[in-house]
Amino acid sequence: MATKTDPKPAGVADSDIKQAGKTYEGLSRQQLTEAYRIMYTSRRLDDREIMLKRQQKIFFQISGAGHEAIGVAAAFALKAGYDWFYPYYRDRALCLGLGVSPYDMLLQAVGAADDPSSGGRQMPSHWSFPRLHIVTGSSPTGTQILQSVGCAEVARYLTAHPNAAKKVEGDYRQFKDVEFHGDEITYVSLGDGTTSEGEFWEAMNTASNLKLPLMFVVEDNEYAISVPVEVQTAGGSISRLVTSFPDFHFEEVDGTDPVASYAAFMRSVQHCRAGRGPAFIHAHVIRPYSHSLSDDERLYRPDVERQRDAARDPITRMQMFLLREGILDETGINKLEKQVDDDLQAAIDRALHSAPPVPETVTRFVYSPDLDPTSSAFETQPAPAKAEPTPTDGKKLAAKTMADLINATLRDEMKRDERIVIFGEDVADCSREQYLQQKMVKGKGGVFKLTFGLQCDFGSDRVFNSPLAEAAIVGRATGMATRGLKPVVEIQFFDYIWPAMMQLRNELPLIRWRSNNGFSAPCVIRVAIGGYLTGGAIYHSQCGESIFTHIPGLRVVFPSNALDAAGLLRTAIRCDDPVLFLEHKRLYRETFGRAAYPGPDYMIPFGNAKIVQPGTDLSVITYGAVVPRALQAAQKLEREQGLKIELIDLRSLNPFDWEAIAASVRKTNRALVAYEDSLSWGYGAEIAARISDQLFEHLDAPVRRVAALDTYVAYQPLLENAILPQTSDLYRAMKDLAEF
Ligand SMILES: Cc1ncc(C[n+]2csc(CCOP(=O)(O)OP(=O)(O)O)c2C)c(N)n1
Ligand SMILES: [Mg+2]
Repeated sequence: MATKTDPKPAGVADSDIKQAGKTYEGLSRQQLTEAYRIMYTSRRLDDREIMLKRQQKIFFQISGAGHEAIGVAAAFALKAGYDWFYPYYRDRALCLGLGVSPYDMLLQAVGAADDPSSGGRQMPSHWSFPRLHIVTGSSPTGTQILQSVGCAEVARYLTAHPNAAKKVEGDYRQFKDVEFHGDEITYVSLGDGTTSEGEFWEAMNTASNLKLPLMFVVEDNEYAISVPVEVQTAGGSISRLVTSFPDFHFEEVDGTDPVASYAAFMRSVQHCRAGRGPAFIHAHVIRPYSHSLSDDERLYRPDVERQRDAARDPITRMQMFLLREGILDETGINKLEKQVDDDLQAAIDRALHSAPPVPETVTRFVYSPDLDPTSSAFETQPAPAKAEPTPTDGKKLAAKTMADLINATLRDEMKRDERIVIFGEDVADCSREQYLQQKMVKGKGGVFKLTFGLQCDFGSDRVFNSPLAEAAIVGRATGMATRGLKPVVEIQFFDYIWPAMMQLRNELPLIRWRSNNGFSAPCVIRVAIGGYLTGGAIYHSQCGESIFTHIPGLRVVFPSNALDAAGLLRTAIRCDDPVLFLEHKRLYRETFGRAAYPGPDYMIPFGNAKIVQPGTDLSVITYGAVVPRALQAAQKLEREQGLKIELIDLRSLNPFDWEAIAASVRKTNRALVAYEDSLSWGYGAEIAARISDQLFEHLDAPVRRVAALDTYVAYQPLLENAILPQTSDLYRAMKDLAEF
């Protein structure tokens, strides 16, 4: 980007730049010429892309037209590769100003293998440039805002925990560089329409509350496609609505004026760098080219309105400004524009000859290429601490619940890895720390107490309560993980994971793939899941794991017992992929599956099923809270009929252990898939389809499923029993199938 000492722009002779000493809000005349060069390049690149799209040489176009001045002002005020950027699709001028070349942008447009943003995976104007700290963005409007909050939190955390930034061998840290300075700012931009998203308000709330060095830039072109601002925003002005958020620095500016915009940015930068809180820049811009090439704004905007906008066009305004101030004369402007046009033509010719990506590469970077959580690197033996004496045998290891072992695992991992932070609803012991310090309270540590004591042990900046906002929990975690921390966050009940669905479906698991391995966001989302609670009812009993196993890029694990929970959680934390860690509430404190703590290094690889009991007559494939129920049914069948049922606990659902299933079905020739979620379209459908596809010749019976009814879990226990799969249902299905 341009600085005060920038050389003169290409194509501009010294004689073209007059009165070199004078400045405008601190911008030199040379910088203003450079600003115009960037703005003009941005507009011409849009024009050229539009032509290329009409010639069907590129496949999509969305322009930054009308937003050039605010973009260039931001680029001049902030530092590429030092500050962090979450721009949206209209920020072409910002990206050019930060150092992205037009050629790189054209590689996006043609979908080239060498497209540095995504290798042809994302649409153009979905910026991603790791070297410049421009973080991969997506198409859903507003998802970037919560991630930018997480990103802004990292500098503060690392200032307090500088050792956390160190590179460590042997886990995800080996592959995750962490950079920080302490006073870096995070920039996030969005359109006026996007301020209607809840995620925007969640982000404003937390940025204000934590006084984060985060700069919100609302580029208000008064339209979201065809919907005008007064429909989006109560009263028609976002500035009016946000001004009561504490600790913000607010600016409302004509975003078509680069000098005024730069001044607004510089005041905001000062506020943010000094750690006084976030900034909010409301920039009034125009949108001269319709929303995109698929939109014709003449259908909803009359000429008179469009002409009014045209009179404010930042490109012509800037031209006039340069002429008026005598910074460039007409010859100088023509020379500069011709140089830009020539350079663009050369870049277009090159880009059109670039090689497309190879189809065989499409599955690369769905997961980490560096660390495979199914590998033997994640296989260790339990090493329990010393046994405790008992009255009978003298020595016995205390059997702990799943809740105990998850808590112990989190504690040991936090000790080992200072990059781990834990947050979520109620996970802290007590937000009002003084109550803990004065020993007035014991602390809560989660509604299920899984994080109990961790705030006391590791401090309130490593374990803290979040607002009641699930999208914010996952979005912030994604931003933090992108910059190298390891958030291990909690969603209190699976039933309330849905506000985070946009982040979980369109963001977290895609960061690596869509940026062609430019960025990654390995973190752990712990979720209390499941029913069999007697009174849990509709909204405290849900499963739904198959919705998440359907998402490429997300690892999903679901332990059925304490030892597995400890081993799998540790793998989840140390691995290099995002993991959804499902903890069955009914199993938290069950007698079934208690175990001694297996020590601080115990890990179980993903995709590694456990044979709970071997058998020859039927394979039962299951996981979670159905495991103890299926075991009971199988034991009863053995007692009564001598049937030997092979019971497979998958433990991890994505990846899953196909080898174990195949080996078992080849032996027993019969398969039953059992799961707690409702039957249709569930996890069992995939397993059953695979078995019939790949093991057809080994089957002596149809593949069956036992699952919940296709309804909701009711409150009245009689109804709950009828709805969820019971031991008796499993018993009947096993018997039928074994006798088929
Ligand atoms: C969550 C979501 N909903 C809808 C869309 C479709 N869409 C794309 S851009 C857009 C309008 C955005 O308007 P605004 O935030 O004002 O930004 P502008 O394009 O005007 O700069 C819509 C509705 C989307 N991409 N994401
Ligand atoms: Mg808009």
